[in-house]
Amino acid sequence: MDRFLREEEEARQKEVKILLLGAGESGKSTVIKQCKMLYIKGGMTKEERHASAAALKNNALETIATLCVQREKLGIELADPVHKATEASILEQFAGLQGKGSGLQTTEFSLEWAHSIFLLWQDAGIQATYARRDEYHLLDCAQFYLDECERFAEDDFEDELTEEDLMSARMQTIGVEETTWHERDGDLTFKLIDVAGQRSARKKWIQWFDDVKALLFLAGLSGYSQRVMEDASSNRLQESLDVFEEITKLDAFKNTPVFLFLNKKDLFETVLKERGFGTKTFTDYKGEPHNMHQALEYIKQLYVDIYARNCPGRELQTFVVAARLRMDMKLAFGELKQTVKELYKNPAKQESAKSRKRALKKANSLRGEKKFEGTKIVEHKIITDDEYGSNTIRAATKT
Ligand SMILES: Nc1nc2c(ncn2[C@@H]2O[C@H](COP(=O)(O)OP(=O)(O)O)[C@@H](O)[C@H]2O)c(=O)[nH]1
Ligand SMILES: [Mg+2]
Repeated sequence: MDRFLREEEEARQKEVKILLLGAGESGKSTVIKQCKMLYIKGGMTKEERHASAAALKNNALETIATLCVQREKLGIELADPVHKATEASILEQFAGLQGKGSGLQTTEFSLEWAHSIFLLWQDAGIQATYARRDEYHLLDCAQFYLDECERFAEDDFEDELTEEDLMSARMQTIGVEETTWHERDGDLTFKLIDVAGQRSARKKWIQWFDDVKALLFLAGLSGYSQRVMEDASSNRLQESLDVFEEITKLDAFKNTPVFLFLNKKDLFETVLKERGFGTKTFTDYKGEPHNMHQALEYIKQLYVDIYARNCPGRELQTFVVAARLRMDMKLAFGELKQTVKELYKNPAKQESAKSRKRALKKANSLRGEKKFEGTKIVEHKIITDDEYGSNTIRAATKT
């Protein structure tokens, strides 16, 4: 019995539980998907791929249906009245799907149907509605779903799923998903805990707080010009800051290393180009509206300030990433893993917060990097992945 308990204790010590937190749609599940592709043999399972293919069809339908509803609400006319009929059948199909929960059947997403959605998407009225997407809630990859929807309808779509398809499919996390893998280097088992991030789900987070070795907080950079799904009057950045405030206040994490992934840098760049920074919500921004580094620094500082207030004397490791890009996750999550390994590879000797901090500093100096220096961007890592050509911010910035 003694041996059994000892073995159990050893296994527990070798397990590194990393909790992913963040508001809804901040990218938690996308990070998990990437970790599966990066660290688990076989990557995503056949079932997960199947679910992603079905999700993409739902995502396309939900997006176009939202645009139809909002067009009407905003009082924008369709450029081509012929599209009126398409709108009506889209809304009818979408209404029929609500509450079913089982996802769209392949037969319901015919090529012809996808083509009408695609044509409607091109209508100047729908495009004008899309341009005003900061005024209502819309899925992050809306443009991708509609640009690509005809391909989703092809017979062999499920067998030909691309990297981008898998990362763009949006499935709301229900409950909790654990993803585990073992790494020989350091002899540690990583256990990632992915939770649902919507307001109602956050009340249940507390049951996952035990024995957490690192906290990974996901925050969307583009959120400053996006609305919250649960409440379209709320700004996503404000929502995320509120959640960060709540979490970092908790005693449960007072000695837990916290990593912040400022995510969706690709969307951030697009939105910043389109409409700049400086909104009604963030009036104290003094930088240039279209200056990416200034806007990024401003957003990062909002998180850093909260952290400094709630966890004085502790360091917040911040990474600027696009979770949908494999290379970004390889770099940022790789760094996170490395730090965690340095901290926990000899857990018995590192019980106190003080010694953890020492180890954290040591891990840093070992790699010759000044990572905890505050808010400046101190390093740019160049991503050489040409296959991710659509993304124009090529550097995974780390601070
Ligand atoms: N453009 C872009 N979309 C992203 C990125 N990361 C996540 N998303 C998308 O954001 C949506 C929500 O992501 P998800 O991981 O489900 O968020 P969660 O609710 O925090 O689990 C999905 O459609 C993702 O494809 C990113 O870096 N760039
Ligand atoms: Mg999720």
